[in-house]
Amino acid sequence: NGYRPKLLWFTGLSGSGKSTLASALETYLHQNGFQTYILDGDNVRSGLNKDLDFSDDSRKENIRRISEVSKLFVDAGLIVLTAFISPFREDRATARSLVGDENFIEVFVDTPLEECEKRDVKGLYAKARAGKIPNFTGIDSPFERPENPEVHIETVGLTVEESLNVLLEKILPLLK
Ligand code: GGZ
Repeated sequence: NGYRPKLLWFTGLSGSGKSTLASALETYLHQNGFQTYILDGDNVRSGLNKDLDFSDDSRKENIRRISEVSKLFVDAGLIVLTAFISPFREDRATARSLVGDENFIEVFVDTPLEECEKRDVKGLYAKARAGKIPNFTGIDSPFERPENPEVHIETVGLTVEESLNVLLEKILPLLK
């Protein structure tokens, strides 16, 4: 499978489905002969970035480190998938320029706030509304929507499997 290494950068609100979709996509790619690595909150915020909180400055530093680590894995020849809110346009642009425009695929998991809040899988939105989590993205901390993502996926009304199929249709041609 003569693919080129790439950085697949998922961005979207908490609960939008980024991690779920990135992980499902990774499984598919791995089974189809791609060497992959996934970075998400579970393996980064709990380790490398455990000194960071959710202030604007910490989020920027979070994304900066993730971008640099991603670049190393891309240099090593992998298809790297990242799943972080990455709310600031400027920081996503920095990630893009680090690996090069031709190696960067921005995947906007576009699930509206109302839907994320309705799903509220982890109960975080309810807590944020109650004032128990300050600086919560979409509530009292900004999310800057991507203007020109390579892949734009709207998940409302779709199952995970359906969303994955939409994603595959859009992304596989970009990996050739
Ligand atoms: C947003 C928060 C916050 C605040 C904790 N704002 O749904 P989750 O739980 O599993 O994913 C969210 C995750 C966001 O971390 P990221 O590293 O992706 O954020 S960023 O890119 O902005 O640095 C959520 C949880 O952490 N979480 N507090 N205040 N999400």
